[in-house]
Amino acid sequence: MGGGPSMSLLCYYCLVFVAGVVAAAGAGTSVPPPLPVLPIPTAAQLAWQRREVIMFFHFGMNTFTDVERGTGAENPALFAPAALNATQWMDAAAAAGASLAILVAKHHDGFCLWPSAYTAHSVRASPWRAGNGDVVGEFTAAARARGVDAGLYLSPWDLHDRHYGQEVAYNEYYMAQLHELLTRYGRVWEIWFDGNKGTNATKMTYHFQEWFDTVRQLQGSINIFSDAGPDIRWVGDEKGFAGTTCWSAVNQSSITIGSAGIEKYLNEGDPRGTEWVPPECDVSIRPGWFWHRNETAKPLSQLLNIYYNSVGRNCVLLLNAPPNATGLIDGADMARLREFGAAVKRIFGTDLAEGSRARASSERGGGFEAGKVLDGREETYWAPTAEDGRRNGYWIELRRPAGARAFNVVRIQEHVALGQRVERHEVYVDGVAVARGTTVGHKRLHRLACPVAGRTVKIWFAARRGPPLVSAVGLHLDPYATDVM
Ligand code: FUL
Repeated sequence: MGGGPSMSLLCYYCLVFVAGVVAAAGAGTSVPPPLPVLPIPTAAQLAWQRREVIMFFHFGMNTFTDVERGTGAENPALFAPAALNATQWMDAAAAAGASLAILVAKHHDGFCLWPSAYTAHSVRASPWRAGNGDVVGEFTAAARARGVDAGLYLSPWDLHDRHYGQEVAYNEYYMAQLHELLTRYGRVWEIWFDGNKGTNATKMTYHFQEWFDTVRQLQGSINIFSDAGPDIRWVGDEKGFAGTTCWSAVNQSSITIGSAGIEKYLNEGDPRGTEWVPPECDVSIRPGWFWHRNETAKPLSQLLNIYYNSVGRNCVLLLNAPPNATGLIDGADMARLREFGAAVKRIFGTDLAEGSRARASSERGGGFEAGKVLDGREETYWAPTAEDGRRNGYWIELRRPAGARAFNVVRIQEHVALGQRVERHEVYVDGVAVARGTTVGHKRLHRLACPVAGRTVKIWFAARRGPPLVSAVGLHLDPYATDVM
């Protein structure tokens, strides 16, 4: 038949066309993200981690008696701030770059900064605002107005309340106060359960689990802090330093809240930890937590050192600035916080890796290319293939444009939403080792001995828990470095 050959040709073209469509459809599907390596953070923990800096305000009876730890026998008449202005406190938080501020609502001396219905030892018995004041109310209102999120600290150890030492009565008292704090003031983003009490303190069993469950019932997406979490753990010191190795995970069953000897475990975390409980570094800008006339703020160089050793080691920095007896942050402290916030912006506001070309030991596929470490987005990341790196580790290399400026800080960030993986890493500039470390986590910052202007920056990773997922590699110039090194 005369039409034979042309028919078969047509069929052939049809087949090619169909195959092409199928192939095109295949090319249009996405490579799925790799499986998480457990444990992983909750959405609230992840959002908390990305805050990086949180403000802490210690203010209360101690501010007026000029001590760090009261006795519980103080006269409420002493509480008399002449010009308390919580809006100015929020200026301080914003200046330091904090998006969350935590107020000590009751410290160990038991004096309550809100008019609690369950005790007479509160602002209600003070001359401030003629006994009608509510510091927690003013604090949370000012935070809301300023777009800063609010958190609260309620000391379990209470030197004033007569029920302290009676297990049921005191736990009921404490729980009633938690109810007040978590139902009267709108959303609360973090609550602090301080495990500290004096060595000679009355014996007292706290019903932590009841407290935690109640907190969750009242504020569904709050983060609960204590030595052992459940959401955020103490870092184990009050210097503001995390361990150079710092895992976000721990085994909660290995931690007894308030007990001695847990500091190193808290400082470093546990690569075999089964719960995600990242650490928070609490430290004051002054020697004390409370304001004292004769104390002054730490110099900028020290604050930056704290930043590198907390935020730069997979932690959140909880920086305390104490309002004074007038009810304001001292002018000099405010200036120091401004300096600190501006310095962090100045160092990290410019990324000298910009314009680099990235390549890596392998790429998982479309959407997980090496270049994702340069796009400035937390949600995207470089992922190597599952087979890569088992023997010799993984690497990523940035080739910087000609004439790129010198840097002295290297920033590496893991996409911890899918678990923390990196256990060792090394940084090379033009083939020369300039930094090495163990864990990375949300953010690892390396300060180099001096600025370098190399063309290639290569980072090698070892990660047995699963291939490293790297969301960012940044290069920065810290002009303050000579002050600290
Ligand atoms: C400690 C307390 O004893 C200090 O006074 C301060 O509140 C600090 C944040 O926690 O355990």
